[in-house]
Amino acid sequence: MVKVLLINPPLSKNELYARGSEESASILPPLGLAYVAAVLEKAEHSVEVIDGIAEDISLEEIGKRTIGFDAIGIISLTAFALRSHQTAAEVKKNSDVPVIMGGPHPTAIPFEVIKDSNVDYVVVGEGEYTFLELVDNLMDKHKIKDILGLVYRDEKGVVVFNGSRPLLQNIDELPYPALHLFPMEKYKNSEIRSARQPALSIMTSRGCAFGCTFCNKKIFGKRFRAHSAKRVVDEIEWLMKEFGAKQIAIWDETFTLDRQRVVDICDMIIERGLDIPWDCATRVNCVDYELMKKMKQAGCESISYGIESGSERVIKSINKGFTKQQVVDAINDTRRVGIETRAYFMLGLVGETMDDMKQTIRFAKMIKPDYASFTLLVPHPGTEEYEKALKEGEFDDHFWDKIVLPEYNFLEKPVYVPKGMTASQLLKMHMKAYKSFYFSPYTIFKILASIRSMNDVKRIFIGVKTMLKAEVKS
Ligand code: B12
Ligand code: SF4
Repeated sequence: MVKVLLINPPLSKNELYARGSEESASILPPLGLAYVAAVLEKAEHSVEVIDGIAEDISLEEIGKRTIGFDAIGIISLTAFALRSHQTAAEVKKNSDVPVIMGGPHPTAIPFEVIKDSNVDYVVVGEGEYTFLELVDNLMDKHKIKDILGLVYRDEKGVVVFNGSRPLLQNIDELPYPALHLFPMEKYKNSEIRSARQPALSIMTSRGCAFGCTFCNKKIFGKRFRAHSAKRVVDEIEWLMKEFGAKQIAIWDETFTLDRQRVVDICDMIIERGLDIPWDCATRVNCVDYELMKKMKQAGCESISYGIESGSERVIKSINKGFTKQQVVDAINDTRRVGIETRAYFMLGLVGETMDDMKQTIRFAKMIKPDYASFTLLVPHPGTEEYEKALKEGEFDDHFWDKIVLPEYNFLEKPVYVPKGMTASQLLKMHMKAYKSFYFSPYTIFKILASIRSMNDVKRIFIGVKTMLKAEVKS
């Protein structure tokens, strides 16, 4: 039995929520670590977890808790890669335990990440079985060269990549995420999103066949692999019984890609009489009225759509693979069945002009979703937008070495500014997007008309406060 510690690096409230939106963000368990932990536990290793975000502790405190383990795994996203490396350094200050880094950032640029001498191994891609094999063979260095999905320095200090690990064929073989190891009492959903706590999350599929140029798909690849309907509904029931879930967030990027599977999931939720509201995200060209009627019956309250732009030209250039008309139809149909619509837009895409951004803002107001979010593009390594931004010549290709990105949209300094505009113009446009969407007479009326309880008043108050704070600082 090997003693393993898994760490979600700590992020301060300012880093996590950016500009005063502390009250409005969700803190939910990192499912990647939870799956890695579950597979280790199934193989009878001992696993502990520190969630530096939920526990709100310092690097130093984490360092003190890293003594006495045989292996330490750290998750890294580009947004907080700097903090993941600082965590690795803190671990090494306290003991000489092997440090293993995994997640979207190391998967995108493993050879950069392994340059950090505090990182001994990088797990590339789906991490459960690569990490398990590594842990099983930590004492037997000869076997390490056979572990697919691993990047490391050999005895001579030469960086070796053992080759990619084939993706899991049947994801139903995975155990449920090991949530019992996490500080479950500390998680909460955004109060703007839902007043029902606890809200817990579930990932019912992996992989996406579409090719949006800003999206990193190196972990789960292009092949859509889904849990069976039965497994999904069993897991929802488990979250309700074991952890008292009152709301479920389905984290799949395109939940409705396999229409029949969604119908089956909904039928099973209805048959079992599960009284649990849920929300999901999908693409506008993967829904239809009848399907959403069924979803509504089964408890679906809200659908998030990645729309990104209102400029037909930009929609094509980022390879979204749908038309503006499909957006209009999907939003209208979702509204007609009585499901809340959340629209996600991006500003400052590579090659975008001020006019494109104005079209996006106009489009957002025209389609009238219940919520709109406008995010400034961060060109992530491993994506086409990153390559395009590099070609323009002024983009800092190692931005993650210097900053921890604020999570949500109110960024103070854009990572990337499209050619032909200044950072201040981009930020002004960003603020304008929020102001003109949320302070339009239609939205104000709709928000006021939606008030049903004191909780609704509180949610609206938090939302407005967040936006005003953002404006004061910009
Ligand atoms: C849910 C989600 C969120 C939630 C996160 C909540 C949470 N507590 O985790 C919220 C909404 C907060 C969020 C925010 C953001 N997100 Co996000 N998010 C996702 C999403 C849809 C699912 C994450 C998930 O749970 N996946 C399921 C698990 C099983 O997968 P996983 O975490 O990748 O873990 C596997 C491997 O990576 C690996 N692994 C992971 N950790 C470790 C650790 C070790 C030690 C090992 C060995 C292996 C390992 O093994 C795991 C099992 O196979 C992913 C897309 C996706 N399909 O994964 C994007 C994704 C992770 N997000 C992304 C981005 C860009 C963001 C934001 C920057 C967006 C923004 N503009 O604000 C912010 C950054 C937030 C921050 N400060 O960290 C990118 C990350 C790209 C990158 N290079 O880092 C992704 C990959 C989307 C994409 N395709 O581009 N996100
Ligand atoms: S943004 Fe969504 S639809 Fe586009 S490639 Fe990524 S996961 Fe697929």
